[in-house]
Amino acid sequence: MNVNVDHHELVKWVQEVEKLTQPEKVVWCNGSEEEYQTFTQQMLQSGDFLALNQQTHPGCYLHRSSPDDVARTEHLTFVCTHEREDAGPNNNWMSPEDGHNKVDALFAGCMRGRTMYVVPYCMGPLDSPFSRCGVEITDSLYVVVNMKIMTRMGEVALKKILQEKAFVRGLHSTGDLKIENRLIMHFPEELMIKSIGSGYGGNALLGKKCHALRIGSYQARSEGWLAEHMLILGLESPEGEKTYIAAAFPSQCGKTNLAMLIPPESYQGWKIWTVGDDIAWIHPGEDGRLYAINPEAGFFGVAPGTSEKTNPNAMAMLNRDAIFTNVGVTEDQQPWWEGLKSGDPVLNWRGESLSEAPGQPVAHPNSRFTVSAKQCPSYTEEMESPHGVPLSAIIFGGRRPSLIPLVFEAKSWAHGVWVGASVGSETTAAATGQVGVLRRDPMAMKPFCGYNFADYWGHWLEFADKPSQLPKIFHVNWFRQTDAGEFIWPGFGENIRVLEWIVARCRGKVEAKSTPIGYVPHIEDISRVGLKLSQASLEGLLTVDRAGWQKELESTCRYMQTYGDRLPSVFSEIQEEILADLKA
Ligand code: GTP
Ligand code: SPV
Ligand code: MN
Repeated sequence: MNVNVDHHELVKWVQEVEKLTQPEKVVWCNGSEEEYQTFTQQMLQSGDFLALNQQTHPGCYLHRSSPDDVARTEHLTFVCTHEREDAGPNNNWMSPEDGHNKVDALFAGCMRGRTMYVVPYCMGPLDSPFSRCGVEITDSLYVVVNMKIMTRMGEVALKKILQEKAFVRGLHSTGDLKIENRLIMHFPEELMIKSIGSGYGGNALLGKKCHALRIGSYQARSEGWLAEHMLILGLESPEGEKTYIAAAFPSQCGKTNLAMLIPPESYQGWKIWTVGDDIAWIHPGEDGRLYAINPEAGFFGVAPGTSEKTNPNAMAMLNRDAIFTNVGVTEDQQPWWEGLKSGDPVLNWRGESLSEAPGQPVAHPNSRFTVSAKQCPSYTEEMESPHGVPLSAIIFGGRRPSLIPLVFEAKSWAHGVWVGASVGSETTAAATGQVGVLRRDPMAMKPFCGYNFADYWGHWLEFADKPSQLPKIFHVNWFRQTDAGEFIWPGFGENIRVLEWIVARCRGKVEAKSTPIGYVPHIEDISRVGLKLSQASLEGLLTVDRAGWQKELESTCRYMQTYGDRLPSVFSEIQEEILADLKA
């Protein structure tokens, strides 16, 4: 590379890592198209990539992970702060000293015979004052090519790093891929990440969850902004009015789908623009509004369930230049997953013929695609806007088969923060462990908040202290089920019916019913035109079950009490008020 970095601390760090890990050679990545092509060719030769059908899917490749390395491993993910309390009950903790010692022992000599890649990257538009850079050192080409799609990577980022001096250091190695030798360590006080033993997305693409959320949230707190697990969308009405919304749902709970929603026929003239599908960095603007940028440049999306019917925008971006991880393939080498609704698979995600593995899923339930955001038909140039887009609404949500209504609105910012903090959701295949178990996942950040949740809620509450035009806060639930286990609400494109109500509330165009848990739509304000859902079913989805909510509140309170003295005092006032209303 032609940049003079000889005496820079980056070079010193790279040399230290080289000494520790002992690679055969070191390659600085420049992020060019040619480099990407060279790396994919190398991966095809090594077997890391399998070519998919280049007629139907030009530039598309399949990567098969090691079978027990297909999801985030939360029990092996640590936040290492000097004070245990700073990491909070929401994180696994080790002291920085223990953390470094444990993980460095695994890194010692781990790159012998391998190439070490130095990957400078920028999270956020290159010219944005809100963007932050990092450097990931890795021995995985799969990581390098994914980082190329997911971030602004290479020379452009290096230039910014040399100007700004500050950057997040991320050291990664696949190690031996054994789960017993896996650790994902964060040192927020040093702006450092060390991850070994996994090649999977959130464990290995360090710009994403490790930097943009865990380290990012820690930095955001001290600098007065928010790093959130949120999609960002722009909803354009037939009159051409644009409203920007950010929404936090836990992993595999519908962010990508909502971010690129295509409205049904009865919503002619409505259009959704995708600004981001997973992470939002949110800053207060001079006008008192909150502005959001998407720090990423691509999508690392869930494959199963993606189809022409559920997410046609995703389908349109996946027929070229995409990486597929752990999906099945058809006889003619096209990617295949459950819910695709076309094609016949012959091999499953492990590469076994289907007869060898009867009754098992073809694609792994957490199989993924990686693709540049620019390939999405609902892509908007606003994704490059250095100042971001102004938010009118923030939505929280989770996967709740019962009780939680389709939508409700918080009564104030503080109540909204409490609603976010009280989110519960059923676990999914995005992380290892049991699927379908209800757990508390405040702001969809349980696995991603880099510091004590109580301090984090306090930080959220502080935004109300400044002169501001804060977004309204809502809660949605697309996942209510019948006793037979079928989803009641049709979801996907039909979710625009709920967004329409949310926008009308933000613009003061519609009344709502006040209930103990918040404002709920009058049934006639959720359009049923063109919808196959009975009035009674919709009523059921909008009803507040007082007895059920009392139990829910008890469970929320028990959870929040585990944060002890650090819990914002306004939370108990809010809880008491809701409880009194529920009992009235
Ligand atoms: P991460 O990338 O893990 O953070 O996930 P995500 O929040 O972006 O979730 P995504 O949009 O990929 O959806 C996850 C799964 O939920 C997919 O299988 C979707 O098909 C399904 N899903 C998304 N939206 C809806 C919905 O409105 N209703 C129903 N029933 N399922 C949905
Ligand atoms: C998630 O699990 O929330 C994801 C995928 O978006 S990962 O990059 O693995 O975190
Ligand atoms: Mn996610």
